[in-house]
Amino acid sequence: MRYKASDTNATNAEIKPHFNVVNGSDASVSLSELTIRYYYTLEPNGSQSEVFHCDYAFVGCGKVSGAFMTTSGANADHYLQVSFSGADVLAPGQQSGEIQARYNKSDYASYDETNDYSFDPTKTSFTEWDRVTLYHNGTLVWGVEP
Ligand SMILES: [Ca+2]
Ligand SMILES: [Ca+2]
Repeated sequence: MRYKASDTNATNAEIKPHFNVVNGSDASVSLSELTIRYYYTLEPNGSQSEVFHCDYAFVGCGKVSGAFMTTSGANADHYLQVSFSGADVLAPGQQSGEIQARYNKSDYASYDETNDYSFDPTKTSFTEWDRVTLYHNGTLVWGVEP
């Protein structure tokens, strides 16, 4: 699981994690069986309703969905869950290509990303990152949960 912080400003109104899934197993995997979690804390200011955008995906943004879930853990009370539809299959060693996610509060109130588990503004190019987790049919296959 590779991650890139496309927006390194930790106190503005947008969070822009980019992802690239690499199939490190020795079996082919359907993209629709995979989900990604990006963990953060949601600040109490402004709207608590959030909006997901896919700015670009190699597989096509029409196959990429984002949902906001609650959780608990160090520096995490929510996560963005990215899931996929369609028939794309990742062969062993194959990458999904870039998935450019972005989200904001519905009223564009600011976030504080300095306390977000998955945020790392030093990763400005795609880098393996174990604080973004990946699941295959719901089973953790990459990363460390908060
Ligand atoms: Ca930001
Ligand atoms: Ca936060």
